[in-house]
Amino acid sequence: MKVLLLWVISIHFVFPDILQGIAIQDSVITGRVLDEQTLDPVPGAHVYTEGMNNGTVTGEDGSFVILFYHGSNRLVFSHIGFRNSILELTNIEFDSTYTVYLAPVPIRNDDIIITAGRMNMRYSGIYSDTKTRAVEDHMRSVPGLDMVTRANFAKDPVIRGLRDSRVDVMIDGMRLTPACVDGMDPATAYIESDNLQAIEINRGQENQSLTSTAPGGSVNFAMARPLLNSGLSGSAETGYQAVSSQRSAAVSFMYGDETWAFRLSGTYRNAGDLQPGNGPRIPGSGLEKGNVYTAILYQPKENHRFNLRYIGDFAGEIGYPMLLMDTRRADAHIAGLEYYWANPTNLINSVTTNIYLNRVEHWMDDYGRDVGQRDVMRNMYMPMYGETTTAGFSTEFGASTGSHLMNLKFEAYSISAFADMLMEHTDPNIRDMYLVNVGDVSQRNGLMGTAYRYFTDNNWILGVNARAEIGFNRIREASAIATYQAEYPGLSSLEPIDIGYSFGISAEKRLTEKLSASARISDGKRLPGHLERYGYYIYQPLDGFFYYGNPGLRPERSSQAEFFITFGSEFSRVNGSTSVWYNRMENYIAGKRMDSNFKRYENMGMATLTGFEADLSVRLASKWSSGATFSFVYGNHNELNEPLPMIPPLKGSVSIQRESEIVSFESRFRWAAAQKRVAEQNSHETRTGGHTLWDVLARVHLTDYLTLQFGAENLLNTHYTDHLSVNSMPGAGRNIYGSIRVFF
Ligand SMILES: [Cu+2]
Repeated sequence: MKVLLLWVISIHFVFPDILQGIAIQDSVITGRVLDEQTLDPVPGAHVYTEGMNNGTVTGEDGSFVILFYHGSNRLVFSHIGFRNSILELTNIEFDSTYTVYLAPVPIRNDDIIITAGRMNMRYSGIYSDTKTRAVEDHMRSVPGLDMVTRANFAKDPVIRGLRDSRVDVMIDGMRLTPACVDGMDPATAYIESDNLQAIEINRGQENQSLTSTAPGGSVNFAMARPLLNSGLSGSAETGYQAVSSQRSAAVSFMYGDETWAFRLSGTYRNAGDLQPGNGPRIPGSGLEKGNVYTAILYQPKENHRFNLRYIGDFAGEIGYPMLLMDTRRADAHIAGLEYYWANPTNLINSVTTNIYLNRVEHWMDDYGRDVGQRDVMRNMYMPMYGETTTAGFSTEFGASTGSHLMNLKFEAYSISAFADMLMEHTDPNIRDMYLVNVGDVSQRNGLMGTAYRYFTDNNWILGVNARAEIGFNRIREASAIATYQAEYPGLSSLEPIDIGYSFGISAEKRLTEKLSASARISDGKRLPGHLERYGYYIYQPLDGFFYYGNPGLRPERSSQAEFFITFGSEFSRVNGSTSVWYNRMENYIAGKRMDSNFKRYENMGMATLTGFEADLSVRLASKWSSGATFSFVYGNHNELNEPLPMIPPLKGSVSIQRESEIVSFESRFRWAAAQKRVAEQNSHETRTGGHTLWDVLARVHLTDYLTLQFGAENLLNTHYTDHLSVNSMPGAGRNIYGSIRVFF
C-alpha cells in the first residue's frame, strides 16, 4: 500500500502531464465570468459541475476556481438576473483561464446580495428584496458584523469589535466623510435599500479591498446599475412598521437601449417614536428623510462604458433621544463618474477608473430639549454645524494569465472638514460662546495596492497583497491652530506627514471535494483619522466624555492572523464556514482620561482582540432549509489591563425557512449573551443582559407584478438592550410590518 502511494505521488510530480492527459487526476479550472453586454465582472455567480454536486461562487472580480472531476464535462454558470450558461469541457487546456459570458435578463427579483470576503452569505430570501427596510436590517445577517445604535436610525458598522476610523465604509467604491462630530451620520445614513445591488463586507485587514489599510476591514455599498437593452421598467413599494409607526415609499424607473441606460429612484420615510419591548414609547425618537438616486450608463463601444451616478439624501428632523441633541437637517450630495475599459490588452482584463466628489452638511441642536435638567452642559443650548467635502480618484487594473490573477490600484483622495458650535446660556446676561470643533482640517492621501493570486495544480490558492499609503495633514483655522499650539507646546509641527501600509499573505487548500482550509496573516499601520488628530471638544456619547484630538498621534499598528474553514457549497445539503482570528494592536489609539469630563486621544500601548465566527446551513428538504450563525469577540486593552469598551457579546441566530416561487416564510431566533466584560476605569460602560428575540417573516409573490411582505420581529415583545446601543437605548419591541411591491 505504501509503495503504491509513493508510486502515485512520484508519478504525480514527475509526469503531471500524463496524469492530466488521461484525466485520472482531478484538476483545477480557473476563469472569469463577465456580463455579456457590459463586459463587467459578475461577482456572486454560481459555478458547478453538472451532476457532481460540486460548486463555487465567483469573487468580486468575477474570477472562479473549481475542482474539475473525471466523469463530468459540463460546467454550469448561473446568477440571478442572467441566463444560465454551460461550458463544455471536451478538450481541456489546463493552463488557460476560461472566460464565460452571461446574458442578462431584465431583473424583476432584484435581491440585495451580501458578500463577506469571497463568500456569498446565505441570506434570507425574505428580506433580501424588501426595499423599504433600512440598510442595516440587511447587514445584520453577517456574523462578525455588528452595529452601533445611537437612535432608531443610521447604525454604524462594527467589524470584529472595531469601528470608526478602523473600518472603511464606502459607497460604490467612493469614500465619504461623516460631517457630524457626534457620529449621527455614518455612511448608512445616506444609503437606501432601493438603490442597493450588493453589500460587500471584508472582515479583517487581509482582504479583497485593494486600497484599504483599515485593520477592521471594509464595507462597500454597491449601487444598483442601469441595464442596457432592458427597455422601460420600474417598481414601487410602500411599507409600514408598527414599532415606530414608520411609513415609507420607494419608486424607481429604469430604461435601457443598446448604448444608453438610466435609473432614477426615490425613497421617503417618516417615523414616529420607537416602542421598545414591554415599555412606553421613547419620546423624540422619530425621523423624516428623503433620498434620490440616479445613474446614467453610456456604452459607446462594446468594451468602453461610462457610469455617472448621483445620490442626494435630505434628512429633516431626526431624533437622538440618547444623545444631547437632535439632527435638525442633514444634506448629502454624492456624485461620481466611473469609466470601465474591458480587455485593453491580452494580459489586462479591465481598467476601472473612478472620479468622485461628495459633500455633507449637518445641522444639529438641542432647542427641543430641557437643558435645565441635564447633567452635562446644564442651562446651555449648543447648536452645532458640520460639513465635509471628500474628493477622490482611483484607477484599478485587473490582469490574468493562466492560473495567475493580479490586481493593481492607485487611489488619491482628500477630505476637508469643518465643524463649529455656539453655546447659548439660558440666562441672557451670560454671553454666548463660540467654539470651533474641527478647524478647517484636511487630509490628502495617496494609496497604492496590489493583490496577486496563484491557483496551483494541486489545489492550493496562494495570495499576496500589499498596500502603501501616504497622508498629508492640514489645519488652517487660526483659533484651532492657536488652541493646539497651546495644548501641545512640544510638537514641532501640527501638520505631520503619515505613512501607512499593510501586507498580507494567504494560503488556501482544497482538502477534499467538500472541505477547504485557509490561513492568512497580515501586518499594517493605519493613519489617524481627522477627528483623532484635530477634533476639539467633541462629545463622544459612547462613553460620555468630551474628546480632544492629538496632532502628535502616531499610526496604529495591527498584526492579524486568521484560520478559515469552509465546507460544502450552496449546492450541497450541508454547508458552512468558520473562522478563528487574532488581532494584536500596538500604539492603539484611544481617549486617555484627563479628568471626569475630558479625554485626549493618545497612542495607548497594546490592545488585543480575538474571536471567531461560524455559519451553518442545512437543506432539510427541497424547499426547506435551516441555518445558524455564531460570533464572538474578546477584546482587551493590555496597557490598562481592562476590557476594550463596546465589544459585542457572544451572539448568534437560528432559523428555519421555506422558500418557493410563491410563498416563502421564515422563523428565526436572534440571541445575544450578556456582556459583563466592560471598561470601567477609562470609560463609563454599562453591562447588558442577554436576550433572545423571535421573528416570523413571510413573502408572497402574488403575481409576476405584485409581491407582499409581512411579518413580526420580536414577536414576544421582549424588552432588551443591545450592548452596542449608546447609553443603553432599549431595542425595538414587537414590530409588525408589511410592505407591498409592484413591478411595471
Ligand atoms: Cu450631529
